[in-house]
Formats: sequence, structure tokens, C-alpha cells
Amino acid sequence: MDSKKEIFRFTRRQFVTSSAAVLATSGLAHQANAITSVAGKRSEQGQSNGRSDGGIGRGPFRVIIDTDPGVDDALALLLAMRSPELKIEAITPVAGNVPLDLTLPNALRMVEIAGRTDIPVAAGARAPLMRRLVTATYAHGENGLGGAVFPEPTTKPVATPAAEMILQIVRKYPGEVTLIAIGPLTNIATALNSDPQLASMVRGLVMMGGSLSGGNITPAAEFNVYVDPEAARIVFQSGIPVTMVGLDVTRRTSLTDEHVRTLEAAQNPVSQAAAKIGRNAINHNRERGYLVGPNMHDSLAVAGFLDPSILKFQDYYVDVETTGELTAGETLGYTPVGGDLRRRPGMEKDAAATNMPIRGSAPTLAGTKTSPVLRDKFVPNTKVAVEVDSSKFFDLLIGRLSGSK
Ligand SMILES: [Ca+2]
Repeated sequence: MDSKKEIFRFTRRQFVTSSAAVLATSGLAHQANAITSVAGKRSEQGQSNGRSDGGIGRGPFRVIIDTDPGVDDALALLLAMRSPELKIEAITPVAGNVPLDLTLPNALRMVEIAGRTDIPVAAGARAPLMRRLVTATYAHGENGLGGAVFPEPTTKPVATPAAEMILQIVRKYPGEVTLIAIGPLTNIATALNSDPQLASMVRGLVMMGGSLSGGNITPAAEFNVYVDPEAARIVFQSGIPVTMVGLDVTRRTSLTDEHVRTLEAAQNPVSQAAAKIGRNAINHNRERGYLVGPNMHDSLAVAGFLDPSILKFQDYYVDVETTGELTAGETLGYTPVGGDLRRRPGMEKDAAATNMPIRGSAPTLAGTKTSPVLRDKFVPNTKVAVEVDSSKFFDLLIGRLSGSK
């Protein structure tokens, strides 16, 4: 018997006994052990100012914000531009919530409102890599801002296309740039297709998108990944360290009338614009019969980067369904410490657990593949946000937008 088979047998035996052990003890305690905050790790890398309130005040960190404004994108952009921790090298709009003909001017409107026309805005993709564009005007209104109307922007985008802009900036500052992607991942995937070296040159990618607990546009898929699943797959498989802020946590970020009133009371252009967008979006939701306001999905991704203590993360190997007739855009999270594949606490670090293969669907008779195994062993590629401190998030978001923090 070769050693591989021995390990496999050992694993199966241990799996059976350890499953019982986990059931007998507390699954929750096990999960709590497995969940780690990246706050500590980030502060080792970043320039800490010695404060212990998460990550606020550190940096500045060079970032590129890839976005499809979008109600929650608009507030996320305003939050980012009001945050001294960020050095925003570029904003790169992409088609998503609404077509590029609207996301591009909406992004330009936001830099004008924030008085940040020093930030280059570079036009991105008009359509997903391999699919027809599906928009979300049902959630964001026909103009992408919930019906809130602002003047036509006078600022122009730079001539360089978004994907080229991303490559130029990352090459200029190797190892320093974090991509904050809060729309479909078309621009990032286009940049990676053009130069795969990009993956080893970025510091990381923080994305709003995906879900390990069901979708919002189909039962399987979250909107951003649904729109361009092929692009998302390229990103997850690129080797870039990904932080995924998905529906698992963003579902708990509903904007309320009270938030909007606080924004309205603050007398500055950013809070007034954010209040106008928020008020329109809440009314839009009410007209459609929802009891709660829209979720601030994208702002949570930005806030979680600013202050990692807002979120808790767990390591997964994430891949994307791209061939389903009903499920394209579903994100699958593989882990040796969860679900039916969970191991005894501590086991996830053992060789037996990390040798858990990553399995796809059973091979078809018509296909060329003979094995369902996609990867021989578990190696995480993504930190998935699994818990959120919603009140801490809104303290930061509303505080920054209103100018009190
Ligand atoms: Ca978005």
C-alpha cells in the first residue's frame, strides 16, 4: 500500500470518529476557534499608530476602487474619499447595476461631490467577459442612484481604459496596491488576462460579492458574481489573496430612516448627497413593498478594510460555478472545518485534513475529464467574512459621511 492510500484510510477513520466528537461537544465553540480576525495580521503589515480600536487611523494604503454605482457604491465611494487611511489611486467604473453609460458619470458625480476630482476615473468594461449584461435597475432605479438626481458631471474620465490603468498603477507600486472591487469583476479579470503577473504584484483584493449562504438575484448567486461569473473565477483562481465580503454579512446592513436623518442634519455636501441617495433608495424599497431599507453592501467592504475589527473572517477555498443553467455565479466555499467535511478541532492544521481534495461535479460521459478532483488538497485562497458588527459599521459609515468621525 502506498503512503497516499494510508493517509486516505487514516483520514476516513478519523473523520468518522471526529464527527461524533464534534457533535458531542460544542459546534459553536469549534467555529469560534476557527474564526480569526485579520485585524492583528493587518496591523503587522500596515503602519500601526498604536491604537487598539481595530484598524482606524492606519495607513495610508494605496487602493484602486472598481465600482458600478449603484446606490451602495455611491455611499461606499463617498466613505472612501472621506477616509484619510486611503490613498485612492484611481476609480474604475464597470457595467453592472446599470450600464457603463450611467456608472461612469455616477462615479464622476461622486468625486465632484466629495471635492476629489484629483482622483483619476478610468472607464471600464461595457459588458461581462462572455455574457450579456444583466442590470439591477429593480434595486438601484433607472439612473443607478435610486432616482436621486444630480447635475451632469463636468469632470472627464482619463483616456486610459480601466484595465490598463489598473496595470499601470500596480506596476508603479508593486506590493502596495489593494484592489477594492465592489462591482462585477470584469475590469480586474481583463487586467489579469492581459498580464497574469498582476496577481503577484497586488497587495490583495477586497471584494463585495459572493455568498456562502444563498444568493440575491437567484437562489444560488449574488449579483456581482452572477453578472460575470467567468471574471470572478479568474480572480479567485489568480493567486491574489482575496477577502470576500459577501451576502453572509452584507445582508445585515440595512439603511434606516434614522441613519438618513443623521446625514440630513449634517451640513456638508457629502452628507447631503448621501442623505439624498439614501432617502430615495429607502423610498424606492418601500414602493416595492420592502419593510427595510437597502443594504449597504459595498460600504461594508470599504469599512471592513478601514477597520477589520468590524468583520470576522474564516479561511476558505472559493470557486465559482460557471456552467449551471440555474446556478451560474454561485460561490462555493470549501473548508476542512465546516459542514459535513468538518474535522475535529485542531485537525484542520493536520496533513490529513489539508489533504482534503477539492471536488467538482461528477464527470459526464460526453466530457474529457475522468475525475471530479479539481485540486489534490485544501489550500485556502480567500478570507470570507462570516460575522459583522453592524452597529460598529454604521457608526463608521454615518460618522465619516456626516463629518463627525
Ligand atoms: Ca456595486
